[in-house]
Amino acid sequence: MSGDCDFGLIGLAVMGENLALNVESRGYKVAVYNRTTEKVDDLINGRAAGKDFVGTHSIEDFVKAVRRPRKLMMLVKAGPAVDAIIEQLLPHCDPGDIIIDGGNEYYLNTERRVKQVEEAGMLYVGCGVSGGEEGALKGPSLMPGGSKEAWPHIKDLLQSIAAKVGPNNDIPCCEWLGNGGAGNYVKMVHNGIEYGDMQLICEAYQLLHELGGLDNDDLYEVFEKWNQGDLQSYLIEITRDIFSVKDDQGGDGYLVDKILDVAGAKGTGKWMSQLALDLGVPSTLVTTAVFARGLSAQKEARVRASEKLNGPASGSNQEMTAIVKQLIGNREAFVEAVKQALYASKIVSYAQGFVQLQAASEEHDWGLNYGNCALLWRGGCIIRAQFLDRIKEAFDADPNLENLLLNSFFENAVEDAQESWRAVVAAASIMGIPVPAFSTALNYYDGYRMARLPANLLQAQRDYFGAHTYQRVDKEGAFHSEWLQLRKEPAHS
Ligand code: NBP
Repeated sequence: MSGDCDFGLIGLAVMGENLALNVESRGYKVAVYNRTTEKVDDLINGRAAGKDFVGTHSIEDFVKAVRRPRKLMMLVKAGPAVDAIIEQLLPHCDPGDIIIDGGNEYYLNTERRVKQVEEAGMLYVGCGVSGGEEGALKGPSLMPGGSKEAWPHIKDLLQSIAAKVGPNNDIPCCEWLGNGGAGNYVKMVHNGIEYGDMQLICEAYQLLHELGGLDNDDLYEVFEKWNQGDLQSYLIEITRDIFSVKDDQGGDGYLVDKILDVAGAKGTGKWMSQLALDLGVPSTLVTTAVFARGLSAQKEARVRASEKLNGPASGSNQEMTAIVKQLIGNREAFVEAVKQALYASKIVSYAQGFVQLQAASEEHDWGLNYGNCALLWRGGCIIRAQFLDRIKEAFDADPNLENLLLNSFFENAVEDAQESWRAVVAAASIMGIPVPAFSTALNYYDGYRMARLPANLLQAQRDYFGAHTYQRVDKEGAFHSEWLQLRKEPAHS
């Protein structure tokens, strides 16, 4: 038996409730269920009053309320809760029904569940959802992957609720990504890039404030201006706004200055770093950003260290001080230099994210379309930015583009920015201001563009102590040398 709802949603916390309202607003009838059933009643009698909703108090009634083939979406805490709900859903489902998980799930869990649910005769989709509360309600970025057969059944509905971009505002930020856990993987890389973007913005903030002497009013103006150009993005926009907010809890001054400098994290950045290590791809921006949050969390240790450890002595080196003076001598020029450093670092960060996606897609045979990934992130999500149009164009022009840095637009952008980028990183280093993301981005750029790195010496070391062998530049094969016998006898041994 099935009811007349077009869609079912389980999990009425922030994301689920808003997404259910979004679906209903597009003309679909929606069944809802939540483990704590008071939340169902609260929604039905509150924000959903008078709307086309059916509230249910059991999984069985929930499934029955939806028309076949059912489209049943979960928006609950990732992990065991999702497994528990699948176990409860399956006995009531019919062949061909579609279970969609919209949570921030680890992609291997989705790969496992696709198999489990398909074996039971149903279809399973792991669909990354980005955009927070507002996105869920008005138009999120959606990143679906899993049982391909499900896509024709859910495409219209998911594309109707997704954010729209393009000149006519009619291109949905929702496209099928691939089988298995492809959707969750793309969402995870989105989140990892978000970590990098946020860290880069924070480093620009510290430089402008501590080295450039800009106050919150000045910073507001700078971010407002940056948001009109190449850096235009949601994160730059909200950062601008933050600099305008006064303390709302009775204190004087700006709220941002009252916030403890300890960063939280929910783990998707860590997953991306761990998986980058597994794949052997250098996604250094996200990893640096995760570690930067870790260091921020060691607040008490940092306070103790700040009382003992010295930074550079001021005026100790005339030449070095001159570099800094030259950079910060003109405020406008300094702000522009920091902007260039931020822009170039951001390009490197996205380049790394796409390299990781390429490696994962190859490993799992997902056949990801990278232009589509850029398009899905163009609207609705946290990293939405104008600059993603350029990334889409780059992959549309060359779907096998090895690295974004090799696309002429990005190559030229980094070329134009690099003088300022290097000066900013150098000045920060001289002045003892940490810029881990700016500098790791620059180091990646310099490492990536080197035809020869010092890994020849590293291979020699490995062969010396562990007979790990090495390859030669002039002959094929694996070689080992008896370094101890061949070496020059040290004079003092
Ligand atoms: P939460 O991640 O806070 O999860 C709360 C929901 O999970 C409630 O509906 C809760 O039911 C349900 N739940 C839990 Br906890 N354990 C359960 C179980 N064993 N069985 C059934 N239901 C269970 O909600 P959220 O912040 O709305 O996020 C939902 C998903 O979307 C998460 O995966 C999250 O990572 C992802 N996401 C969140 C955001 C965001 O901005 N918040 C953005 C993008 C993606 P109860 O009411 O009975 O406790």
